[in-house]
Amino acid sequence: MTGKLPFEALSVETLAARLGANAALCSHIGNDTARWKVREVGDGNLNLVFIVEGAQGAAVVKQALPYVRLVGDSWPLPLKRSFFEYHALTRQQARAPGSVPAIHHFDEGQALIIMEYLSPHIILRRALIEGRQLPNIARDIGLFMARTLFRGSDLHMATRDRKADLALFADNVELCDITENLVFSDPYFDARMNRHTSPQLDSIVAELRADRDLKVEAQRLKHIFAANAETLLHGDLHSGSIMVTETETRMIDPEFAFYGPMAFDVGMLLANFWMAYFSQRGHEQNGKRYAMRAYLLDVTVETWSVFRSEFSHLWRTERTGMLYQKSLFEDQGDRLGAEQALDHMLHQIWTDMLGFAGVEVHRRILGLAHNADFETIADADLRATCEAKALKFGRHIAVNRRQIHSIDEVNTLAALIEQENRI
Ligand code: SR1
Ligand code: MG
Repeated sequence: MTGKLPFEALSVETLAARLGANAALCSHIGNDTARWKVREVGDGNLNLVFIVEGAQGAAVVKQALPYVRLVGDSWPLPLKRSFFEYHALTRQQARAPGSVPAIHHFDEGQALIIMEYLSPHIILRRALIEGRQLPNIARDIGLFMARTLFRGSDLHMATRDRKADLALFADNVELCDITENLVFSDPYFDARMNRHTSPQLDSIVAELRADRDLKVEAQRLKHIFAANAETLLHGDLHSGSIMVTETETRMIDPEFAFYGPMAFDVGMLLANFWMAYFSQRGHEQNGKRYAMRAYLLDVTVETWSVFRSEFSHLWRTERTGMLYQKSLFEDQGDRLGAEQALDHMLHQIWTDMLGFAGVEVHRRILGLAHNADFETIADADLRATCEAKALKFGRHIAVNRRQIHSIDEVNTLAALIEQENRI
């Protein structure tokens, strides 16, 4: 296939004929296309994903569609998101080696990326719903976030390179637009594609939409998201964008990548751990999930702690960009000045992270794109109970974020809300 052909969506039936001459794919799985087995496994909101198995191995073929898969062709979406995903993956691989799938081939015209097939990995969200405790996720994700967020910023990069990259990713307008609307605005009014567990949550939803402090806070966060082009974000770092085994963790799907605030990825991610926490009560058919709940709160503590400590390490050892230059601090013997600036920066990330986490919780319960943690709870009353608790938690951390000083404080709040009988 060449990039000059008009775009055409692949299918299980056509994939072997269309990619049978692709040297990169053949070198990984073998060139006897008669032996290729193709499965379409995409369960995300946007794209086609195929697993192709050949005589010598397997690979993943991911192709963007010119519309939002979740909604259909009434919502067009540009193919160029595949270009941003490819470029984000190459940067993440350079900044946090081993944290993303290896890329075998990229075809811009066909909006497709051929990449490493991760096996026996499964999606982290699924593992958490099943009640599996994975020992390394907090460390791996904390390191990934610190390394990609620090090394993609003016704390580390040559500012000419960063500005060129910022210009490149600035064109990811349509995917930013999805986040700007779906995360920061739609949950707080009666937007067309919103849905929630009804009628159970109706009165809570009405209260949240009438909550002036919450709406103002959500818009302040949207402003930070849109205006603070601090670093190259993953842009959609939730537990559905992470693949795991007992020992390995890989981040996937950075098609929402753009230059935004460091706290966004951290907040999205932690929100998904807190939602996993609140959803556990809905998954107790085969026994109580006390240990799983404790595990999930421990994961938030460890993720934040690893992120903080790796970010601090990089601050001390790789601060080569134009911000907080060593010439102003360490080179003048003022190590404490650099530590003071670091402390200030971590405090800002912490405060904004809580806000982003709060609105992410809300949008997964009130907006268009829900998550399986809650959606797989079949009993609507039980689901609504879990969701109501998460909504209350999300509101508290978003609105009161400046008054919350530690992750233990957040988790104490989560545990108190989780134990309430009524909302
Ligand atoms: C219309 S896309 C909805 C959501 O799916 C993606 O995974 C992002 O989270 C986006 O907000
Ligand atoms: Mg995705």
